[in-house]
Amino acid sequence: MKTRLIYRYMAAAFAAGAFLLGTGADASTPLAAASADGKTYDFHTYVYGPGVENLSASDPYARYQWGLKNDGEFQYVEIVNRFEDSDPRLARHIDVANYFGFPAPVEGPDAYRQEYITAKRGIDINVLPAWNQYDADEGEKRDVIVAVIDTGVDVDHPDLEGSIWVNADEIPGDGIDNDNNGYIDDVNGWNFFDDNNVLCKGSEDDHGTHAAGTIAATRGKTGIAGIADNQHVKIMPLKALGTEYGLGEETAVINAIRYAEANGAEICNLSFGTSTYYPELERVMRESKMLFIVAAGNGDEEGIGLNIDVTPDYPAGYELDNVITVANLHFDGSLAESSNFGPKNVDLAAPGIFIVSTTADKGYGFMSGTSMAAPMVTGAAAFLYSYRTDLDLSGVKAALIATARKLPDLEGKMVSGGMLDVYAAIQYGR
Ligand SMILES: [Ca+2]
Ligand SMILES: [Ca+2]
Ligand SMILES: [Ca+2]
Repeated sequence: MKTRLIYRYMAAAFAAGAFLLGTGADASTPLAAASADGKTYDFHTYVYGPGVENLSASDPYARYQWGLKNDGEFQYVEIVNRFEDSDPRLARHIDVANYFGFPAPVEGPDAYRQEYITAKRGIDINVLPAWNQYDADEGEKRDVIVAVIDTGVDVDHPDLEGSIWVNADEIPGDGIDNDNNGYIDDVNGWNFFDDNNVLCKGSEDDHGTHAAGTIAATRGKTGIAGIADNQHVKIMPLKALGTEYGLGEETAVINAIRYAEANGAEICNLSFGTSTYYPELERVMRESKMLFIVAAGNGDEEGIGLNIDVTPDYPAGYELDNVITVANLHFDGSLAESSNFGPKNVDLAAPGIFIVSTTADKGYGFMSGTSMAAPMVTGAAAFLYSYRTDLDLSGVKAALIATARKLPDLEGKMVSGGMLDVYAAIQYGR
């Protein structure tokens, strides 16, 4: 039995019992599954419990975005059952209690203990001063297209209004490939998983929608705030993964990369991976002019982070100049226990624990994992590339790594030894 994880907001307005509850912390995502059509789905998303909790649509969700502004108000509580190996009856009792966020009235003292991780003020991507500088600067900004190769994206989400790439040369719904790019009615992107233009099928597309929101949800309007300015940064949704487990296969991923590049994307988020080495995928990525931001992965079957320099995971482990690999930072400034790392193949860390963002069917939810950390860097890369028109994409990569804020727990575990700092990045070289 797994322990249950509970996350709570520490502000006084939240009375006891108003915890945000997880639905379970089962970290096991199937590494591969065979489908009825004979494809082997070897790529999978990097996300783990507590799953998605939809919140009330009228809440100001930005206050939960600790990754963007950390006031030290969050606390993570893990209730560890001391008896789970010795007394299954008692363990079950505690587990039910954990689900509701209260200690169970179990017989005997100390049946459980709680472990806390408390947020540290300032452990965030430092985006507010960056926005202020950007907003005050009337200089020209570059238009940037960001491919999100993932599960699908809810392109009708109100918080993504104006954030989605539009294929201007394609006439919707006429059954004709007007722009002759090989895809019929690809108005906003393409679904390479099902080979059609349906970009959102429901909850199986929460993962991609979540990434899109972190990168470029509308700022200052409703729900959450995306990192990049959606007046200049547009998401190109390319669904290459599907099923409730977020699985996919190589061909869809490669075709999505080729589509992205052919249709103008310059930055590409890849929040998935596999332990299998695919030389063709590596070649396609190497030959691409895009900058890829890749999740480092969520560790082994026990949810313990791996050194991918030793135990590779791909595409995080491809040694390519146009890849930034991202680890998952907890809100106390530590590397998340489940996050992969690697002094050679991982570049920097970004917030990835209990990240609130958009989900399918116009929802919002918390998700955790390196899958959530990578879009933080992708949003920052797009913001930087749009703002700093003097930088090319290799300059964007150099800036993000060179200006990462060093943290003791990250030292020696990744190239930069630090976390994403957007404000520092936009001053790069000045
Ligand atoms: Ca077309
Ligand atoms: Ca058409
Ligand atoms: Ca918003």
